Amino acid sequence: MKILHTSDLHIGSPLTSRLSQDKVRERKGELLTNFERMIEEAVYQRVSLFIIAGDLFDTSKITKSNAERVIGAIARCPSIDFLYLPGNHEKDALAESGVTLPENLKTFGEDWTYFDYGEVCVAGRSEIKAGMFSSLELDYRKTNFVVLHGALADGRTGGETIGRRELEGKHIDYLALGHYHTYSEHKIDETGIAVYAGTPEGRGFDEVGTKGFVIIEADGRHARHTFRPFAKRTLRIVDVDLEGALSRADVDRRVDSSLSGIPHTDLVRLRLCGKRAPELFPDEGAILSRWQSAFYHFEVKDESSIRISPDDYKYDRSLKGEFIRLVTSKGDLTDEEKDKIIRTGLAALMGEADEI
Ligand SMILES: [Mn+2]
Repeated sequence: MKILHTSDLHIGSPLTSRLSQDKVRERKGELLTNFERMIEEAVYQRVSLFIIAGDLFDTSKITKSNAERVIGAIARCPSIDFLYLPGNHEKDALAESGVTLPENLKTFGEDWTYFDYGEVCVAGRSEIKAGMFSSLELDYRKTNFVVLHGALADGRTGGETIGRRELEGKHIDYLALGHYHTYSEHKIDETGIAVYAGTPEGRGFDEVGTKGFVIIEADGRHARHTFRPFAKRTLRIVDVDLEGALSRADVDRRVDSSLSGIPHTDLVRLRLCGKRAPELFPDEGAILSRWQSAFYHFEVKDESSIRISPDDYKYDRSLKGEFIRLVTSKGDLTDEEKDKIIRTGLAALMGEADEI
């Protein structure tokens, strides 16, 4: 039996980012089509069960058109059972949307809800409560899936926390989790594993990296899983260290080699970092205009700071040397303030335009 595990799609998310209005609209649409594409992929892969471990929608207010699209896509695949766990973001929104729910959409209740598929059993509940694992009843002869939405941690179960220790020896073969937005897997005990599928499509630069879903092959004895990258676009933060760079041409070469090979469909934040020479002024505007048409979205953040060794300027009798000695000797300035003052001052001295 093939099972697909996904979570945290956050359909209807407002996507407050630096994208233009057009692109925000387009990305919102892509969150929805990601779900539809995933279902097509499930059909192609002959998946029998499609587990949604919470946060299918972003809020409890779902637009009618989003509810209809989601329900429509599910209803078109009667050969697949969709096992849906309402997450903390959406609660009962789908049930209350007024759209008729198809028979192949099965919802986990607040308390343990079991779906039996012969040698495979899927249990889940939308509410996380202290002591809840004592009432979980799983047959050790079956391959058992448990679906929950919360934070796997070392503490006790309650609130958002799923206590890792409480899962031991419960005959859970695969714990299908939602809540964290990046794929990860964790050992439960000798036979069990807990997996976060992560969000299948990153939304902002707090959701960078490869996103996708998980496919599990389950028979009566084993559950073998594979993570499948699936996002239409990947968000990436690319760091370029300016340490040792001597000129803007140097910086450009580093930027170019860091960005080469990144698909043009992706969203990229270039982060200039490290300690650079005080005389080096990276030109963010020039980098931006050189690269912005190469990606779906491109932005530059200069987080580099100046490496000042006062010794280098000890015998420098020029105005520049005098200026750097003066600023670095100021005990009442933080390093960040010194950095800013030196940057601005040197820019002025060297005839570079810089914003004050
Ligand atoms: Mn979420």
